Amino acid sequence: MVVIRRCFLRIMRLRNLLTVTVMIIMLYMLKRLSNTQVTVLPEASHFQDTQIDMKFHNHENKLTHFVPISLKKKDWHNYSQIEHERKRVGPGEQGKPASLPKTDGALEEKLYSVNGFNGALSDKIPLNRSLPDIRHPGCRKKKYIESLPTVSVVVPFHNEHWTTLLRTAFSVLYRSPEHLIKEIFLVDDASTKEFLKKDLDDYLSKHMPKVKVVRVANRSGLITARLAGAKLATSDVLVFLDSHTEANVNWLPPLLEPIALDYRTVVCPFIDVIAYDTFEYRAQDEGARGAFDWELFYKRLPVLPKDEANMPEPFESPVMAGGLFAISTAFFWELGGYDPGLDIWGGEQYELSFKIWQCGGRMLDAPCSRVGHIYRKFAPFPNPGHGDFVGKNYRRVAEVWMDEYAEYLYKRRPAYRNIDPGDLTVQRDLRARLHWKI
Ligand SMILES: [Mn+2]
Repeated sequence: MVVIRRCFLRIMRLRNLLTVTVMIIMLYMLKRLSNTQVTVLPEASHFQDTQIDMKFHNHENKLTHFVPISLKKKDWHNYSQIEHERKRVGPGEQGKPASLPKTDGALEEKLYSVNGFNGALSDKIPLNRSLPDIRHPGCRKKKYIESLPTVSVVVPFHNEHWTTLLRTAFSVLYRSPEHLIKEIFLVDDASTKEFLKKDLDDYLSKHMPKVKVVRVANRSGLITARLAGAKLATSDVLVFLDSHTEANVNWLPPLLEPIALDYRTVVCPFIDVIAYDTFEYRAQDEGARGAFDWELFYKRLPVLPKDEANMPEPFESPVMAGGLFAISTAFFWELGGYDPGLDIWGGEQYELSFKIWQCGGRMLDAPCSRVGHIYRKFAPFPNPGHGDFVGKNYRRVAEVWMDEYAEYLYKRRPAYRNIDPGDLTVQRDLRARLHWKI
């Protein structure tokens, strides 16, 4: 009897043990399942913004992003072109300083005053002028993966000078692997110069069929113009450029590889200086981290020692200068593009930078990608906005993304406290939805 009882008790203990084990396993599986849901949440499938164009959705209603089919590295340099460029001589060739004869003085004066740079000299320099290779010597040996995404280049402009605008598009086509550039959109923000209308359309369709002009009906500023181009883009990656720039040797693969490897990485090229008077091409420095002061003036800080030691590898930068960068099309729309409530220009570089870092992305500067930019001597166009539109933009960015740090801005700019930032509901919802869970 005792034996039977003992046996029964043992079986009961075993059953209890089994029940507890099964319960633990079930609890573990439940937790795994709920964890999976948490990691899925930041994916694009949950974002149903009407502003996201349907062409960026696949059959599962997700934003698609480029995934490389091969990680094999290759040398992307176009050596025959590099050789050809090295032999070129003439005004502005090799990025050397140029000048006009004294007899052209009147024309020079006229085109200086409407552009803020020497437009008459630009007209004497070939569209395909050669540029000096001023990259870090390590860039010459660098290889990038052979499977890279396609690119739509977006170039907003207002009353840009003819040859500087065309040289921007031409240098992109000339110094990029042909199959990677799908289209270039020149977004005309209601220019009034006559040659930027039918003449421009005719010239491009005849000589550069990949380049299209998109026209914004009323003067709306840089942010709206960039969004208008981005909405039409059909490629994996958006590259935004200014309208008086020149892409330098092998500039594209260093911008694209980090995006191909992680689509939430945004990459900026080094921005070189094209002198407004002589069109000389030179470096502004050998790299810096983007930053800002508490009045939101853009600043450049020295590269961190660990990144300096790692040159010419890409390094992290807190904020972008704003005009020149590459971003995955899927990530750009996941982030809602730019806040459409930002007016004309100002603050958009901070808005996008804060969004990138706070929503699971990161930002890199790529030393081996260099693009020259004409820094004007003076701004030749009146601002299209009314009142303190920059202040209003800053207020929007601070209210949505800066939390308690907004106080530092308001302390230095007390007037901002009284500016109405407009409706922030959509932007705040976006932040709540996208905010990266750490
Ligand atoms: Mn510019």
